Amino acid sequence: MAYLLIHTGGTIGMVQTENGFAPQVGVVEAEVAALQKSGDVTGSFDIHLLEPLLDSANASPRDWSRVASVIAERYESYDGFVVTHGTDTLAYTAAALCFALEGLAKPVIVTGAMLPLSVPGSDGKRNLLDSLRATHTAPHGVWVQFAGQLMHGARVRKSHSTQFDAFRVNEGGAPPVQVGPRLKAHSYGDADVAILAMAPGLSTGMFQYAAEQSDALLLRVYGSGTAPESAGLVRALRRAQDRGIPVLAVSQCPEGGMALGTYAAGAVLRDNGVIDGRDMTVEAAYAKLHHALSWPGDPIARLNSRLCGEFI
Ligand code: ASN
Repeated sequence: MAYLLIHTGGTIGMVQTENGFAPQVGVVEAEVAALQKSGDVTGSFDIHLLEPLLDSANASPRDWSRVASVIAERYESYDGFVVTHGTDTLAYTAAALCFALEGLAKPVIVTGAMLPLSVPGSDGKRNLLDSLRATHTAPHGVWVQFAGQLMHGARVRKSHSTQFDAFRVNEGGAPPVQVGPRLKAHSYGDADVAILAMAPGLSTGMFQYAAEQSDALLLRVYGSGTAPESAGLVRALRRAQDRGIPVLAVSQCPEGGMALGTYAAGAVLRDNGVIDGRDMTVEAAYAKLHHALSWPGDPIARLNSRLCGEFI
C-alpha cells in the first residue's frame, strides 16, 4: 500500500532560528524515514513538499486549494494521504478540504504538533506516527489526528494555545466526507469574507463597511442566536441583502450551537436574511462561505445544505 504525505509547514517541521521557530525542509522527511526504517509503520510513504513551507498563520484559501489539488492530481496513485500543517489554522484547512474534496473515498489525515520534532519531548513524533497509521485504519473522509484523538475534519477547533491536547471536536455529525461518484476537487477563489463578532454597545460602523465592501459576512452572535437590535446592525444587514451577499451566523459559544428563533432578540437576524449556522465551528463556517462563493451554483442553497457533516 502506498501513501502520500503532503507537508505544508507548521511547528512540527520547524527549527529554532534567531527570530523564533521557523519551518525547515528535511525535519518531517527525516522523521518519516526513521519511522519507516524502524518498522513502526507499514506501507510506503512518499513526501510532497508544498513550498514555501508556511507558519500556518500565513495560510490562505489559495493554500487550501493547493493541498486539495495535490490530492486530486495524485489520487489514483495512493491509498491515503497525510497533511502536516501548523496548528494555528489547521482546523480551517481541515474543514476547507472537507468542502473541496467531493467524492473523496480515501482517508485524508491532517496533523501537526505543538512542539517541533527538532525539540526534545516533542508531541510531533506521536502525532505523525498515529497519522501514518490512521491512513490504514480511518474511514474515508477528512480527519484531524492530534494527541491520540481522531477527529471530524469539519467539526474541530483549536482550543488551547500551549498544551499538547490542543484540539476539541463537536461530537456527532455525519462523516467528514462529501458524497459523489468520483473525486472532484473544488478550488477556492479570492473572496473577501468578513468575520464580525457581537459585543455589548459595539459600534456598528464596521458592520456597515463590511456590508458594503465584502463578498460575505460571518456573524459571531450570542448564545443560541441573539444579537443587539441596533439600527446600525439592521442597516448593515439590509445593505448586505440588497447587494445579495450571504450572511451566515454562528454562536460565540464553542459548544451547543445556535437555533434562530429561540429568542425574540434573534428576530433581527432572522428577519434580515441571516442564515442559521447551527452548531458549525467558526472555522468550518468561514471555509464554507469561501466554498459557497466559489461554487458555480446558488451560494445560499449551498450554505443551507449539510455537505460533509459540518453541522448536525
Ligand atoms: N504557529 C504555528 C503554526 O500554525 C503553530 C503550530 O503549528 N503549533 O504554523
